[in-house]
Amino acid sequence: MNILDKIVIDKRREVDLRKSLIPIRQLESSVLFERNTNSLAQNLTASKSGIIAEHKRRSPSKSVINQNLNVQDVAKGYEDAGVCGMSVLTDGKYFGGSLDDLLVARASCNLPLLRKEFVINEYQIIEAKAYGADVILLIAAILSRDEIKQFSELAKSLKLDVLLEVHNEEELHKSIMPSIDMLGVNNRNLKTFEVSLDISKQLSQLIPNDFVKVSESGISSVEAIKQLQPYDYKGFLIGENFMKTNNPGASATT
Ligand code: IGP
Repeated sequence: MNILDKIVIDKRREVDLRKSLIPIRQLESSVLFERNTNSLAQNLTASKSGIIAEHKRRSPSKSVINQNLNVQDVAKGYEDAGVCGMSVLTDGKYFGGSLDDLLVARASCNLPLLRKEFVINEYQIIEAKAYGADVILLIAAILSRDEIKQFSELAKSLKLDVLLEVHNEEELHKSIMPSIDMLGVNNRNLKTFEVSLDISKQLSQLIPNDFVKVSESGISSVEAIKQLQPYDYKGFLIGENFMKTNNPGASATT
């Protein structure tokens, strides 16, 4: 079994438990705030650098990245750096994140926030909204076309934007639909952890122009961004490279 299969099995168990603790009705009633900031896609289109900066304590591929920071400082630092949006990992078991991290980030900055999670159930989308996210991630490698449609349409009905993540041509073809706002190409294979920016270069021409394109993972330099910009990428999702320093915001300054 590969690591992604393991994560999904654990996630199904976790979501069942969460659902039994906080029924969906109760969660829906805490979806209080309508926010009125620019969308992530707008910010990316208007920006020169297009950085989406991630809060990531650890990962299955790198183990510990940084456990010594607090989310509030990281969120403020990223906002001061002028990034386009912030991604917050909420998976606990593999990434050391939590929904509380999302809530703290929401309270600490006005950036568009992406809930970075392995979404396999509608419940997690309502959670994303309740905890202050503006954007959800859907990972094509773990979802059927019908699920992508159902989940992205639910997100749109909650006024959440959708970043759909693909890693190969087949996932891309399966996922193209109008309820997707942004298309992310993950340079990291989530099953093997292999990373190559060539994945972004190869898939870019297959992505229709009406989607904002985001290149994700393994981006560690301005040169990498410069290499990818001619392929029409407007967004660059960066985690480890910022989080491994003791001042991620300073590293993200554009
Ligand atoms: C960030 P990096 O290599 O800069 O730390 O990568 C982000 O792309 C990565 O965390 C990520 C991810 C995911 C994590 C992309 N897609 C899906 C968990 C689940």
